[in-house]
Parts: sequence; structure tokens; C-alpha cells
Amino acid sequence: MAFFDTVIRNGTVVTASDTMVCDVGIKNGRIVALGEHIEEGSTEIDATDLLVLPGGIDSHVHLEQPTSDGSVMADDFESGTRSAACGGNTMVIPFSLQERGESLLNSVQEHHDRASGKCHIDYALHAIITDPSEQALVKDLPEIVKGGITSVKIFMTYENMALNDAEIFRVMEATRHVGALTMVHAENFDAIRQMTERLERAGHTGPRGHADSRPIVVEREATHRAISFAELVDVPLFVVHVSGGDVIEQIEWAKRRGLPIYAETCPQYLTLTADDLDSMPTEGAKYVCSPPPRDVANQEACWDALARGVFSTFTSDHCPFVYASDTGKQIKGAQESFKYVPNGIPGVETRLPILFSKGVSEGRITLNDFVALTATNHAKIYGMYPQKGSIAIGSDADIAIWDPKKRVTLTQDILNHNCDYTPYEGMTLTGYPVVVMVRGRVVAKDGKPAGEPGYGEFVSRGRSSLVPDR
Ligand code: DUC
Ligand code: ZN
Ligand code: ZN
Repeated sequence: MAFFDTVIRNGTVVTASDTMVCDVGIKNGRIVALGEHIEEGSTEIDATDLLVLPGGIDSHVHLEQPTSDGSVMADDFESGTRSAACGGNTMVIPFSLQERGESLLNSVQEHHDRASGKCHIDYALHAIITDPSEQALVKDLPEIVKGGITSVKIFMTYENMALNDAEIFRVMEATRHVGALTMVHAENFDAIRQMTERLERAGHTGPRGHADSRPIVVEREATHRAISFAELVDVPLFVVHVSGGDVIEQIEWAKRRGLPIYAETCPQYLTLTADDLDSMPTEGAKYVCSPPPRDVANQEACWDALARGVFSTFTSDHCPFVYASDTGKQIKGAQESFKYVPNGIPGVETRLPILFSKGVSEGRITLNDFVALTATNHAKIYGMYPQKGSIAIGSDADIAIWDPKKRVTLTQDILNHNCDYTPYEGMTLTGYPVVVMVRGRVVAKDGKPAGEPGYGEFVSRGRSSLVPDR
């Protein structure tokens, strides 16, 4: 009987730091050998001329998340993780949203129930706190951290979600106390409200108004404020979905001061612009996300920051709503005001191919940077390293084999999400994942699902590498 369950032979293995041609031996779901001419496996995969990378970890996705306006997310944990697998991911970290008035513990339990038995790939959860009551911060938060949810997102915008300054302060004190990582959606709620009213009064109610109502200054101001609170409370802070140059300046300003401030960006900020929201007649609603895509200069600023290592991770912010549906993006956007269009776009399946093609194939970032930005840094920052995020002896065999020459044109037809469109329709890319395995089992092949719902397991996470052990 063969010693290894699977051997991936003769591929170019890439980690965040090294690149080597070797064989990978897998047994009982873990990587147990890296070497030349290793023994036979029960299954042999020839990876000659292919890249063998750690499977993507997408640490910013929204699946089956409740909304307060009647809109319904297109993907649940089954379809979202299926789509993620087909795009080269082996793990996702969706958000567990606490609704105002709801117990934090209950919200987490509900999301566990939604995910359990449904996922094609492994998953963890972040908590969103919208109601920072004494009960939530003092009683429930320590419990959920013990349960392996060691990161908390807060919002500085949205009705029923935005925290005021005192609440932000209190959440940071609580995360400091329990050793959790604070993530922030930084946009100034009051400023957006005023800008929205002004645009509506002037009759600018189409989707483009979404971008015009939240120019980058509202993101820059909120980012600076969040950084200042993190400094006061003495906690690390992770700024999610950074959209352009002014915000990057704030992140770098903080880093220069020695503050533990970290950030991510997403494909929409590299490839879309606010002009896409002008698409006629109301197709612009397909690009409504927050923060909104900016302009070409801000795209360049994001690329430059990615290449210079300012961003720690690259995520999708997959937050899908069907376009042609009463509970999706189109109707409300067309008939009333942009302010009713649910915020968010699909992207869990296209994140990696877009960064690979436009980043690696076009020479903007190295392959090792790609691995760090899409897998290894996620595992470290969200407390799962080295179990996840690397190709190393003892790590889970979470692997994506890429054909770096494969040409693919992104179209809605080839994708596996439950959304009815992709914002990247018609984009031609070079490089695509051809085999994706989670703990040694193939979950996607040639962009199509090859696993089954329920195989993916919950990963209980430890302390973030960014959070000091006090
Ligand atoms: N923030 C997110 O992180 N995702 C979608 C919408 C939003 O505002
Ligand atoms: Zn957000
Ligand atoms: Zn998001």
C-alpha cells in the first residue's frame, strides 16, 4: 500500500518566502513530506509546469447575513463556499452579525447554525458588534473568544449599525481585555447622511449618487478617528476595505508613528471606478459597495500600496445581492434613491484570479507577495498559523494548484455563486486555479465544484499575531 494518500509531483511550490520545485506528500489531510522523488501516493497529481500554492483564505466575506431593510444576500454558506472553492480558496471567514437588541451569543449561535453542515471548504467567523451592551462586552465577548472567534468588526456608518465614539472606545477596551483583534469599517455616518440628503434634494438619485455621497474624505476622516481611538486605548486596529490614496496615507502615517495599524484592500478598488456606477439605465447598482470604487489615480495608489507592503491582506468583501430581484439591487435602486440599494458586490470566486493576473502575471507583485496577501497573512493575523496558510510539514493540506498560463474570460456563466451577475463580466485573465484541495481532499477542479457541502469544518481560531499577549 502506498505510504502517502496523495502526492503532488514536480510542481513549483510557492510560500510567502520561498519558491522551489519539489513533491508534496499528503497523509491524513496534512502535509507530511516535501522533497525530491518522494515515494508513491495512492493518488498522484502531476503538477509539472504548474504552481502549487497555499489555498486562498478569504478573511472578509458575507454569507447569509441578516439585513434590516428586507434585502437578501444571494449566497448562503453552501453556495458561497462552493464559489470560493472554485476560485482557489480553501477557507473563508464570514461575519456573524449581531443585530441591535440581539444578544451577541445568540447571533454567533445563529451563524454557527447557518454554516454547520453546509460548507464546501473550512470556515471561521468574525463577530460584528452593533450593540455594545454591558452584557455583550463583559459577558458574551469572552465566551465567543473562548469559542474561537477572536476578531470583532465594528461599523462607523449605517443606520442601526454605526457605533458612536464612546461605543467605539468601549468596544476597543473590551477587545483589549480579551485579546481579540478589532476590525473597523471606517466611514463617517453623519457626513454620508448629509451628503445623501443634499444629492436627493438636487435630484441626483441614481446609483452614481452612492459614490458621490461618500467621497474618500468621509473614509479618511473616520479612519483617522479610529486610529486615534486605537492609540488612546492601546490596541492594534485592522482597517478593512481601504479604497484609495487618502486612506492609505492615514495608514502609513500611523505606521510611521509606530502604531499597530493594519489594513486590507479588495479587487473592486483595483479594477472598478465610480464611473461604473453611472452605467445605464440602472445597471450602476451592480457596482454599489461601500466604500465605493474611486478613480484611476486611487486604483494606482492601491496597487502601489500593495506592492510596497502597506496592505497586510487582500480580501474580496464578497457581499452578494441579486440584481434582478425585489430583494436585491435593481428595483429599489431604479425607482427610488441610491440609498436603498443594498451595499455589496460578489467577488469571492474572482478575487484570486484577478490579483494573480493583474498583479503577478502583469508584474506588479511577486508570487511570494501573492501568497502572503491571499493566504499566509490571513492565517497569521486571524490566529490560524501554521495550521492554515502555508505549505509546510504539519500544515493542513489546503492547496491550490494553479496553471499560470491558463486564459479565462470572467463571465457570469462560468461562476458558481448564486448571484445573477459579476461586476467583472468580460475581464480576461491569465492564470487560474485548476485543482483545489482542503485537508487533502479535492473540492474544486477546473473552476467547477468537486466536493460536497458539509465537508468544510469550523476552525476555532487563536490569538491574532497582531495582538500582544499581555
Ligand atoms: N461593508 C462591508 O464590509 N461589506 C459590505 C458592505 C459594507 O458596508
Ligand atoms: Zn464594511
Ligand atoms: Zn464586508
